[in-house]
Amino acid sequence: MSAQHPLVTEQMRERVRRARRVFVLTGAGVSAESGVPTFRGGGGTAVWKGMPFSLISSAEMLERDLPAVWEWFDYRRSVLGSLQPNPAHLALARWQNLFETFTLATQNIDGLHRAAGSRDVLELHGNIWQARCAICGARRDLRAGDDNVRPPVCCECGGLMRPDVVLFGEMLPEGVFEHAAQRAGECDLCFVIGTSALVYPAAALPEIARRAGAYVIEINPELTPLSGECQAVIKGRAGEVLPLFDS
Ligand code: BV8
Ligand code: ZN
Repeated sequence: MSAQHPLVTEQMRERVRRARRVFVLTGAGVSAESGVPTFRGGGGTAVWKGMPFSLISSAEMLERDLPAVWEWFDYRRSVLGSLQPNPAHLALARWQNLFETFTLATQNIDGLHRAAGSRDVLELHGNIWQARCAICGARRDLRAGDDNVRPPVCCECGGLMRPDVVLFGEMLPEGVFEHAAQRAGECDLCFVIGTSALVYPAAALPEIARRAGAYVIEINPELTPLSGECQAVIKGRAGEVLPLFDS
């Protein structure tokens, strides 16, 4: 075990050493040290052309102005394009081989967990590098071709494609939340990393783990509505704290 660190107690290390079924939920904070802007607690603040995040990233806006939604996500892709996984993503990728079962569920659409080598990531809110046909559901990797037609047109049915992300007011991808909830309900150790825990149903996952008797550790420089529910709260930055658990 690496040297003692005031933020990570021996009791937490012991819990990690003895854990068999681990569940992790991440939010924008885990990508902050990669340079990805966080949302600062969900939808209120104006983020795009005077529109709050909860409007420009909503099903209502998709209906009203699909080109505007594409413009917003094209901008987000331009910000994300050059960003790399940080030590937090890399630590979680290493952890996937250390436990009997390891489940990584993320609210992030940036794809950085996958880029860090994490397999089977449950992308609760989709992936910004993918488009999905609004008619037949066919998907397309936006990094594959240099298709700058906006909105992209589906090769299968000629329908218009939309970003393959979950917008406010939309259901999560078929079965993904259910799978995450099942794993959260079976885990003995749950990490909640870099989320303000305000967006549902994702924020319900640590509560499911807690109610099932899991030991819940929150990693966040700030307290959140979940902090009181957790057995341990580490007030630190994920990229600095997660490597401290490396044996
Ligand atoms: C749905 C993709 C069924 C798009 C996103 C129950 C109660 C109230 C409201 C609802 C409810 N159930 C449903 C709702 C409505 C809504 C909702 O939750 N609204 C909130 C705002 C109250 N939920 C939905 O609409 C969901 N769908 O419920 O469908 C339905 C359908 C119709 C009607 C009813 C129900 C869909 C939600 C998904 C929306 N899409 N993203 C895009 O990205 O544009 S949500 C998006 O915002 C993210 O994915 C994420 O989920 C959320 C942002 O939160 P965080 O990731 O936590 O980021 P944030 O910036 O807030 O916080 C960062 C944290 O990191 C901070 O705490 C900070 O301190 C910390 N931090 C900073 N640096 C670091 C750090 N931590 C560690 N290390 C660091 N270095
Ligand atoms: Zn189609």
